[in-house]
Amino acid sequence: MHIATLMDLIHELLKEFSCLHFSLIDPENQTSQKAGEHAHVCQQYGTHAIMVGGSTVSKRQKVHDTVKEIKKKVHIPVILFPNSAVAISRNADYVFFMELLNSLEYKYRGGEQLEGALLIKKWGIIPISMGYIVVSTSTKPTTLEKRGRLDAIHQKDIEKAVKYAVYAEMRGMSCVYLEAGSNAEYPVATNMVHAVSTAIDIPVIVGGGIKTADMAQEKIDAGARAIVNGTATEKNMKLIKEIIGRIGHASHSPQK
Ligand code: 1GP
Repeated sequence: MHIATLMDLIHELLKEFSCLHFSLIDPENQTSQKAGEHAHVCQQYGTHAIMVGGSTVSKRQKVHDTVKEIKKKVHIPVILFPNSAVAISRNADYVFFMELLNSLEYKYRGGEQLEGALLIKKWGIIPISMGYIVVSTSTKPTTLEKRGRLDAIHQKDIEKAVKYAVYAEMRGMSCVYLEAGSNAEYPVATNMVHAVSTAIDIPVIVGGGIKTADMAQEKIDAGARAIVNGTATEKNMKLIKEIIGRIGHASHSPQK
């Protein structure tokens, strides 16, 4: 499999593994060198792709440099996870062409995507269209909740989450990301993950606040096809090893 040329990376990976792990690196949180080292370690543990992005990224050069260093250190796909068009780097393989579905701001629903489209085309980065759904799980709002001007989805608002996910599928998006926000107090509730995964046929990615291997396992058992870790990728090597190991094990077990 030549990783930089797949038109539908997530689906191709899911043909090989029943569940995936993505390691998220925020260019604002460390030097490019350090980012490369983290990515390398995560690759050794068995993560399937490196995501690069964060809600406070504001300089393209920083993203370019970070992706460049990561690409020197890993052979797995590097996927941009941009907060705006500024976070698109020519050095990446893929970009989550994402729409924050439950935002009331045009900027996050289409404006930034419009700004980024020509760059993505020009630089030959492969887009992966994604419906991004932010769930409010914590008592203290995450950075993303503060910035996104959200049509709030709380843990109990299962039908609302399902509605947004079905909308994403109907719009032809290739995956849905249920996001609790970086370092959220709690991850997206397992019954919500289950309801959304059951309602749609496209893969569900879950991230934000996944702090133990058991939590990751719970979301996979509920139907998530990919787990994202950011904070642990950058700050807790022991934990990331455990989580990736667990997903690696689950991905080789027979499908439930
Ligand atoms: C944030 O879902 C990601 O966009 C990762 O969250 O930092 O809590 O792992 P964590």
